[in-house]
Amino acid sequence: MYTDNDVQYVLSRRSYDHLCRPYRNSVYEVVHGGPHVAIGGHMRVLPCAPNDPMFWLHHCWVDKLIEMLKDRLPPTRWTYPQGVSWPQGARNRADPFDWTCEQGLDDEELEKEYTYEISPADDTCNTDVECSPIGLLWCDTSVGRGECKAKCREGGRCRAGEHASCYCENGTPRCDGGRCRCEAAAA
Ligand SMILES: [Cu+2]
Repeated sequence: MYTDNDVQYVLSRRSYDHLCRPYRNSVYEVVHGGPHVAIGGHMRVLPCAPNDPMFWLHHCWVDKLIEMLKDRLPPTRWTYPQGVSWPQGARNRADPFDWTCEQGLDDEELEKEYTYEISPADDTCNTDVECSPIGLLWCDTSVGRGECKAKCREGGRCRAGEHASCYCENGTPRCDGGRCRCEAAAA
């Protein structure tokens, strides 16, 4: 799954080329593969991954991340690189679609209108309840300003002592030794 470091890596790239090189096996591509493998099942197998609803959630995030980087850069740094070999050359067909790889980067050419809801992480917070009234997010104040983040289930990674970052359906959330666990209520 994506970590804060993965996100920072993407947002610190200097151009489209810098993010995507090498074109068949870039860090961006490899990191995006993590959720495919972690979720498993259909998500793990290229020809049928889109059959899993998680695919669309995951790829929406992949697209959003690249848009966030694009918004930070001048348009001159957001051009499809020339001299890339088949099948990802600028004028190669982006199979199975009817456009070329180069056209795939041009929102106007594709008439693609994406809009994204404001992410809870882009809002500041002071309390967990502000982030999620049903308790699925928590307010991480360790980063200077409060940032809403998803909680982890039992067994998930957490920072020692950040009990609020763990989610329990039953019991009291605890983060000890870097893992979330749910402490049974005393009998
Ligand atoms: Cu994918």
